[in-house]
Amino acid sequence: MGFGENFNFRKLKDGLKKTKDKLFNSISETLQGKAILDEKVYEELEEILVTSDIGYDVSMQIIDRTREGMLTEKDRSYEKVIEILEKQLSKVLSKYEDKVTISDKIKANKPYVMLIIGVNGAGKTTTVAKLAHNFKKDGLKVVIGSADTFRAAANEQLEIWANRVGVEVFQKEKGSDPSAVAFETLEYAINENSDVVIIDTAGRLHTKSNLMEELSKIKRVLQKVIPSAPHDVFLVIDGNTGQNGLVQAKEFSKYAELSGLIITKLDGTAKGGIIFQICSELKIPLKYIGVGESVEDLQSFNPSEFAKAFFE
Ligand SMILES: Nc1nc2c(ncn2[C@@H]2O[C@H](COP(=O)(O)OP(=O)(O)O)[C@@H](O)[C@H]2O)c(=O)[nH]1
Ligand SMILES: [Mg+2]
Repeated sequence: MGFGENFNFRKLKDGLKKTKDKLFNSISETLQGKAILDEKVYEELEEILVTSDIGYDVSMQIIDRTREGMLTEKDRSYEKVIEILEKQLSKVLSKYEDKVTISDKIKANKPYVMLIIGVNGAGKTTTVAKLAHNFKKDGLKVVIGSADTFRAAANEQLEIWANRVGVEVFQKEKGSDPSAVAFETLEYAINENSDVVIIDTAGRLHTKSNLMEELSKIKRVLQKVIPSAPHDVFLVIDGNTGQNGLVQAKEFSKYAELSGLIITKLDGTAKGGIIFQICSELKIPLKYIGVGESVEDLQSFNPSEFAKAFFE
């Protein structure tokens, strides 16, 4: 595995249990009782996908292709339908896979700089800690910049996480200019010969133009220190929010040049199907998913393994 990658199939399966129970159990119930695969079965399957937050268009597409795939199959078994369905689901998820990995960028840039943004409570700070953990595990020197200067508790929360993970955190007093924190974090990281810088930011709504302007300023200031920075800008989305998460991603991408998405809290929701819509509708690759609260629980997103986790 490359730098910063983390994957554990059993944990993925456990983490997706709620969505899986909803989706897969309904699918097997529908298929198992049927002697013949007629149009009615496909309609039922389509309805299951739609009601699992996969969305109408994507569900139609998946079922159409599954139906087509079955036309040329001699094997009319339940297992075969599942196999083709899984393949189609995985295809939707890999539509916008990244060619340049985080690992490639780390090899090309020292320090490699990552900016983490999103609405309040999406899971940004927790995700920053988990990312730091993944990088540290690979022997990289990590510095976290605490650019959420808005809340008093933000520094404290990040410090607790950083101590737990065993990485350094650069911070200034509450109320400081977030851009100043970003700037000084980079200078600090260069002096310390760090490999990776992760900048945490305050939660913001895309409707607040001053906050969105602040993001651009952070970016400009980072570029004063390292012209190619930030090397990645990741939007964190709470998987529980379903359709709203999709709307958030669309809105944020209007203001910020997003290079990737991170979807958190999939372990706590049956709405994980939203991932299929997000991957299908946005031209932004999904990089990581959060499947639990511990530092180990941020996984690299792998389309085929993700689809497989639903059917095993
Ligand atoms: N179960 C679960 N909880 C998560 C996950 N990611 C974040 N959280 C929780 O979400 C809450 C908000 O997280 P936080 O990082 O403070 O969000 P922020 O406001 O975006 O920085 C915290 O209670 C986290 O423990 C996840 O993948 N799974
Ligand atoms: Mg936070």
